[in-house]
Amino acid sequence: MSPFALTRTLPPDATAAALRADVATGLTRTPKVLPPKWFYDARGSELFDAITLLPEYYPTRAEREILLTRAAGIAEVVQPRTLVELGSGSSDKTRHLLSALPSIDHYVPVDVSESALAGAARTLLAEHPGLTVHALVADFQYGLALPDTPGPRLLAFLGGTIGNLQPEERAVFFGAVRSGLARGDAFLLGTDLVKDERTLVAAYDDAAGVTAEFNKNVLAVINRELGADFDPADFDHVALWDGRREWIEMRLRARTAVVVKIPALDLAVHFEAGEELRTEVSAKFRRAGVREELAAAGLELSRWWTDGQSRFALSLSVP
Ligand code: AVJ
Repeated sequence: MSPFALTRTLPPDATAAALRADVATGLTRTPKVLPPKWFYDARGSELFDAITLLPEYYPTRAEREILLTRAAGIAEVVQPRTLVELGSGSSDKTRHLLSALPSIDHYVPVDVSESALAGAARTLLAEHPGLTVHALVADFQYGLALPDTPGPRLLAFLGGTIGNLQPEERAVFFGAVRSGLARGDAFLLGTDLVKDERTLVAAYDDAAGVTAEFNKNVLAVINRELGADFDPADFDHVALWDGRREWIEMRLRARTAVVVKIPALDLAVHFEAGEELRTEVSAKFRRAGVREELAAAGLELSRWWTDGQSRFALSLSVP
């Protein structure tokens, strides 16, 4: 059997159709919104990688610190044969898990980007000759149809990307995770934590302006894919902390009144001067909230680890 297989549960044109639908609904409602998943074309992924290296953007380093120091602790709870990684991207953190958990001989990376999956699989296979990789091109927000690999399974969702989902979406997502797990399996979740507003806002509004460029990249995606004529210079990057809902919001604020044509949708979108388009929600968490949300889905919190500065947490829960 080949050590590499790739399954596409997402029809090739589903992504294009979803973008059209999200732009059509999100830019014709008040207030205007777009889901954050449209940041990540090749340029957006490159900009995100640059963000993870910024002095202000601590989550990636904090999570890596926890993974490096606690990976062995995971083995106290589960000795997985299969590692499933949702939103695996470049599979950067995967190598820490693979080296700390030698019981893993199957790796199932799940991502919407086929190019990211193929590239990551190639490097991991070279480093771990005994590994079987079954990559899945899928959008995990629409359910989890996992390949039939040997258990126990460790399902990992790292990076704090869970914060991109609204509370109701998280409940659905945790439910899908729970139904994909059997006794003996475990769920590893990365969550950014509530902290002082200055630290949070700086992480999403860095001095070098990389996050601003990342935010505006969604306009370039819409221009390219839907023939729109957004001028990124017409918009300012905004990052703000919503203390009630405990999440960061990124927005693009029109500097003047602008009209944007979107030929593929036969649409003209009007922005008033100062009008904002919300491009991302990034929720921050507390231990009690994570425990409750997991419990509501039938998952019991079994380990909770933070970095030395308590900025980020990794949790391990079991069905
Ligand atoms: C990849 C979703 C975890 O919310 O911190 C980084 C994306 N947005 N800077 C986050 C992001 C702005 C990131 N996640």
